[in-house]
Amino acid sequence: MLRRFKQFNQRLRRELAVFKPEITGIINDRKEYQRQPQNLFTEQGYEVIPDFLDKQECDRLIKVADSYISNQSYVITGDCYLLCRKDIHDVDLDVQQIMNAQEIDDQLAQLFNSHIIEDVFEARIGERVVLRNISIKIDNPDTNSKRGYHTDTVTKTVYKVFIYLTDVNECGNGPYTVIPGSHRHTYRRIINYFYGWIKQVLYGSKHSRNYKEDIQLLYSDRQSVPLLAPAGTMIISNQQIVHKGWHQQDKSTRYALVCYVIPAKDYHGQRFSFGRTALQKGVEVISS
Ligand SMILES: O=C(O)CCC(=O)C(=O)O
Repeated sequence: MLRRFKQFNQRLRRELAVFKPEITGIINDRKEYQRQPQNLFTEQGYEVIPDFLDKQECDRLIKVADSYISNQSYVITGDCYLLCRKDIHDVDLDVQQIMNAQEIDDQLAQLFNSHIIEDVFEARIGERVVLRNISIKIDNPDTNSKRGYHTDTVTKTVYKVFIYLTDVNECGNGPYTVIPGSHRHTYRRIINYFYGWIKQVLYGSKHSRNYKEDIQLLYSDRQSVPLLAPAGTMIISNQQIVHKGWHQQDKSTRYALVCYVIPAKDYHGQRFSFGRTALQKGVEVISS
């Protein structure tokens, strides 16, 4: 009982310390979007670019992914690791992701070093960005544990690229789903932040996601666009847009490349480490 009270007290103090900077950050992000060049991407928060990869390359990458799949997170080699989301939190339990896949595949290494992805963003947002990681994400069918609407960070914009490796023709294939323009909805974002902040203080734990990134109020599937497209399609996305992977993925496994991109001004050489805690907790390490 005393331990739980102490933990609550620690969380309360931590969250009180970040409350004001995070609200200010949400407001400043919105101001920054007003200064960006106005185009489809900056207005909608996402854009669909057809035919980025051909079918043969998509099928090849699926085979690469299959050769490393396991139901436990492990280090594949160097900075490349398989992350099973069930090892880090309580949502997306059937998602596996090979992080830093550019370290195990020459074609992905070429793409990583080519600056092609950075150019796509820089042409639209008018500032320099850094590509941090190319991952291969495998979303197995799941109708129970998909994460609901969220943003990737409370504040500070990050970007992602999704390149479907399998056809995503219907909702049952698990499309990336967005609420267009929602990266600019400051008031709705702040209301959701308050709600998430309270949940974070009451229930936050090392294993829970950050509840302050959840978007549970004022949005619904009626406003959403599930992005249906054939294999090889690239989707670029501002991760402050309200988004999720479609929750009723009941038809097939979806394979996709997911690339993590950050504005150069916010990049200070930090190593890409999402989910690495799963590896440090004694989940078997195959090689390093
Ligand atoms: O893969 C998807 O469709 C959703 C991904 C997502 O929610 C995220 O990357 O934050």
